[in-house]
Amino acid sequence: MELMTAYPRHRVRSVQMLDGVWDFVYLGDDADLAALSTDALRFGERAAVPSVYDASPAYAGRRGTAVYRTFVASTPGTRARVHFHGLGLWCRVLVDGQAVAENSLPYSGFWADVPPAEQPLRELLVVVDNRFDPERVPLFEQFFDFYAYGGIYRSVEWHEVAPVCIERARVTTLDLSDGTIQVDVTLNGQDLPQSIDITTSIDGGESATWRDCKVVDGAARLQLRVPEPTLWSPSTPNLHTIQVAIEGDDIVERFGLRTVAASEHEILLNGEPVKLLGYCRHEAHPQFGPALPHAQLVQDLQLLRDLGCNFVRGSHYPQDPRFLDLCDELGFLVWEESLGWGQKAAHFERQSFCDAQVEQTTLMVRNSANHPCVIMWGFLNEGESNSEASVPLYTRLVETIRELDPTRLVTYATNRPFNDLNLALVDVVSVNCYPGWYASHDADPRPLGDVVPHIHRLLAHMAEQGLGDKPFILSEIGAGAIYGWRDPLAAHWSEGYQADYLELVCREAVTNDRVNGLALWQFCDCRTYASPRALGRPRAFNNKGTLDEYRRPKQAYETAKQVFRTGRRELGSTHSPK
Ligand code: ADA
Repeated sequence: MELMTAYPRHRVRSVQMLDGVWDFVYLGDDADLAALSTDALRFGERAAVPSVYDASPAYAGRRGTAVYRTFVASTPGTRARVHFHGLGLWCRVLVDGQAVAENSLPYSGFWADVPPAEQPLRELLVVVDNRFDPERVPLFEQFFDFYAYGGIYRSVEWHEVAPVCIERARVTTLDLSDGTIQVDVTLNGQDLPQSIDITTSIDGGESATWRDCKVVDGAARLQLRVPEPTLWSPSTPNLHTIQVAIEGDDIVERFGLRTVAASEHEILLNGEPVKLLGYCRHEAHPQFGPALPHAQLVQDLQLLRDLGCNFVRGSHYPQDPRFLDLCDELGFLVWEESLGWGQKAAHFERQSFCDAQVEQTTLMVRNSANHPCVIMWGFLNEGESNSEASVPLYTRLVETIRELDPTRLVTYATNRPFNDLNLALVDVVSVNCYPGWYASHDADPRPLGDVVPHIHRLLAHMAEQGLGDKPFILSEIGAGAIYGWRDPLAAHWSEGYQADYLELVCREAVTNDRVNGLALWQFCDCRTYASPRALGRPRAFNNKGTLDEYRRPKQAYETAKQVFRTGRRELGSTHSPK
């Protein structure tokens, strides 16, 4: 049985995919969550799962509490685990009236453990709340420049599991040349054994049994060889699978054999320099918010491939695992980051905020570790990284990531490059900047002359600071354009200004050896808040997409495509997606 929409999958374990249509009730904008009773709710409506209620016509823009309900046929006396692939902003999960989990980490994949019961039909309720509350939901606040939706963003699965089951089997490439891998099998359950028998099968081939594997800190470690190893790269995105089984349970993980490293001035993939060319992308659509249909994920990657890109920065939160699966299959390189946007010193001084950051970052690394497409971890987009108060949290996050995963690069996007205090900590220096867009030349309708000199200033500054040997990524740069606005002056907000702007930026990124990566801001327009920045965000959208929110290309689409594609040919890179 392999019904799941994303890896890992299971063949032995019984898994029910709960996506579909559930009962639904909206409780209003002022429910008291502490006193909330779910006993006598009247579910008068239906809602799709996944979906967000505040993008739907009935509850557009509302901030409040909603309850989703479904019933699950379950084997009496068997424990279960509900796998949520991501929701927001906050939820409480109840099974048969008992609260089994709460979660306040928007976009994170997490599990709710369900004790066994005798009844064969179990009621699953998910209370979701999308009100801003920095105490309850420390990671998402209203000042962010993208919309905070309420609902079940991604798939939900019901797993029936043995008392001791497998949480994950994490695969690490040890030797590319002979396909040696390390597999860390993490177990889940009340009483974990001291040792365990494990059976493995790679690519559906012959099984091998490993007797009495020592369980240390809840995990057993194996070292084995992929019988017919093939390298993963953007141009040859070969994938392998491993089924790992213990008594009464199994997991099928998919992985790729590849290495990533940062050497002087370069990002190395499988030992060869690679230039990252692509976009920052929000998981967003006007009708679905972040609950994107699978078809949209595929279409977005078709467009990115057509544009000649090999790189996506998953801005600004842990990614949909279905999207990462597709990136694995198609050969895109991904920067994944935990949720953050412009947090200030006061945030870094709050313990609950820091702990939530670390918790979400930890979950992200654990959840995505087997995706070969993910080559870089990030966090705290545009945090106040020039404040002394930032240093302990930035240090803690870098250390946490390195301890969990020493095989990938660590970075974060700074918009304070000239006085940032944390850049020495990371493998890759990544800078967000908008020269020529947020410009201060009152009289110049087209301050394009600001763009390239600014990039050169950034590079010179990094060299002066002794950071010149680290790879350098332009992690955001761009200009806004309103779809359809063609202006004879080609001034700000016109498709023409954006096209000219992106042409300069793309050329610079392609031709300048010191620029190792470019993630243009942004792939498509996305909804944000009007009130605090009404003049800068016409339509209450961030309009810097090369495509609009319905993925209709603006003029810059052809421009960027032309430069990326020619550039890639000139670079002679084999690192283009398949
Ligand atoms: C920042 C931020 C983006 C977006 C962008 C903009 O760099 O990281 O999320 O808000 O600015 O459009 O100004």
